[in-house]
Amino acid sequence: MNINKVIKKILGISFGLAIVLVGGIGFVQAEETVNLNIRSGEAVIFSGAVLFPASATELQGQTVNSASVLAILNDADLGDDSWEISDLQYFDSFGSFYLKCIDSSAGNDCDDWQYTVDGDYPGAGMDQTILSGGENIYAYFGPQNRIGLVSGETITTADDLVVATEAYDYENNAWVVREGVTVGVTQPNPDDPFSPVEIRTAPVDANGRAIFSNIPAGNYDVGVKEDFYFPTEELTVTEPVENAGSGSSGTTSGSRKKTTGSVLGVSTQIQFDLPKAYEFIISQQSADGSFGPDIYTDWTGLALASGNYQQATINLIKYLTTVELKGTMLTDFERHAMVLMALGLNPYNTNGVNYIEKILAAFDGRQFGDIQEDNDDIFALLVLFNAGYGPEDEMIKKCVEFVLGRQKENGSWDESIDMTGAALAVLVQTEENEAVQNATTKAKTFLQETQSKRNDGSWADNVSSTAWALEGILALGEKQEDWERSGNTPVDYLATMQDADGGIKGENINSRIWETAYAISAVSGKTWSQTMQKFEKQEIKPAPQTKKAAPPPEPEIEKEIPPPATAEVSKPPKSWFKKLLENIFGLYNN
Ligand SMILES: [Ca+2]
Ligand SMILES: [Ca+2]
Repeated sequence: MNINKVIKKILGISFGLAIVLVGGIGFVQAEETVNLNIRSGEAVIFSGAVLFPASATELQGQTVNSASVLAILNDADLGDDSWEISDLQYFDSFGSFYLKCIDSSAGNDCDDWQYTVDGDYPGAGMDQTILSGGENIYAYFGPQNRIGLVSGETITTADDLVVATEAYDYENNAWVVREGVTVGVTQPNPDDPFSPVEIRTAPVDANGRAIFSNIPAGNYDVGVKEDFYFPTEELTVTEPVENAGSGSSGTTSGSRKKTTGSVLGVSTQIQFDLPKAYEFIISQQSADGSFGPDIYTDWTGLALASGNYQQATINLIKYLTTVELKGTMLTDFERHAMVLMALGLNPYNTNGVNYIEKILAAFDGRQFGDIQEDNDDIFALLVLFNAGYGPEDEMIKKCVEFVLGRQKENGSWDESIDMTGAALAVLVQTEENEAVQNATTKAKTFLQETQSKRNDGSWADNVSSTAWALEGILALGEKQEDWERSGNTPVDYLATMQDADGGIKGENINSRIWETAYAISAVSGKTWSQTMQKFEKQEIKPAPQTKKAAPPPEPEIEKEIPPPATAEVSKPPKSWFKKLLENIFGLYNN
């Protein structure tokens, strides 16, 4: 036993004595306690009565209600040296605490703490949930529910899909059958990334299972409707593979493995492995939630937001809502606003910074930023179109005119494939007039003419250019398959550039992260604008700003959903993202 453990043990004993003493007095004066249990897997970290209300009311300079769950938890921590709240974070912008980590004999468990009060999951953060005494509080580490694809993550159209739903029994550390929910097989909804399109739904049976037949070939996300499809499991459905070889057997069990390389002399296409690419970027996430310097973090965050990865997303949100952007250039603000909006964070106020105001301040009456450059205009438009501005706004009209005027005779912007792809992403959102249509046609022709003569599907034999060209193609509403050359699509090219670890091949790790992020955004099938959420226009007031005075951001996430007719009867469904924020920050508590 090392010396630290010995000291901890001794301290533990003395603290133990102290709490017995305090507890004893407490019982005489006021008999109110709450029961607290804390569990991480098999380990019961704490189990016992805690005096109510707690004594601690001040944490990290913030006043915490001493009758709140957080105050009780903190008091229990102070009185027991065998475990501690090792990371508790206050989010200025949310006005709430987030219990990130508890360190105990079970290890340092972070980012997945749940809690219940008398068996119910409160819809608010621990510091916002107020007790009256006598309650049973349970805090545990790990997910509340889970689903499993019993039939495997890849099936053929001839196979049944079997999905099992389970709930965590935190009192017994066991997974139990979850009843009364509906399983959905979904695909992303380009108009609203938080309400996926339901391809099939089925209620679970008494064994918590839902069974589906005849699912068309394609890629899907499978989740529970009542959980707003978060989290989900990825499902691939393929056509059954004919046994082309000996022909001896008529039984096909269907190939569950993706065919790569050469099978039976027939060359098959290597496919871009999107889940593996996400896995790669997530593996590169720093402990602070970032992906390195701002420019890498922003682009990688945009790619991450096109997927459905809770833990990595929470870590990144935490980073973006606590660490200030270092860049001071217009393009820094634009790029940063894009990642914030993709994650549902308000570009008008995150960390007390109004990025839209900073972008608008760079407008000179005709264009944004540098008069010699159009990339800062193209990205300004991309951001503003998702921030409540439309083609009818005078400033937008002027800027579109400027961007149109910058198109080269050959249809490109800046003789650049990349920038032409980005410009297309903007043009499709502007007013449909003759000038815009002509510019769009010319830009498309430029992309057609510059696609590599090697017929590998690429542009410039280069991942970034191919990915940005794809952004333009997606914006045009075309499929990457429409851009096949000698059997190779742009995504086929990206697949050849993918390494075994899921990332784009290369020597320099930052370039690999960056290029993988570009590739993910393009292969996800969602344009940048579709990945970014829409925010309502806010008045820019020239009022003096101090960081402290900044009000918590309006939750802008679900503007499309109308308010319920009556407060009591039917609440609008919550997106997974809203639910996530609610769970960790206690937001939307009304
Ligand atoms: Ca402790
Ligand atoms: Ca400019």
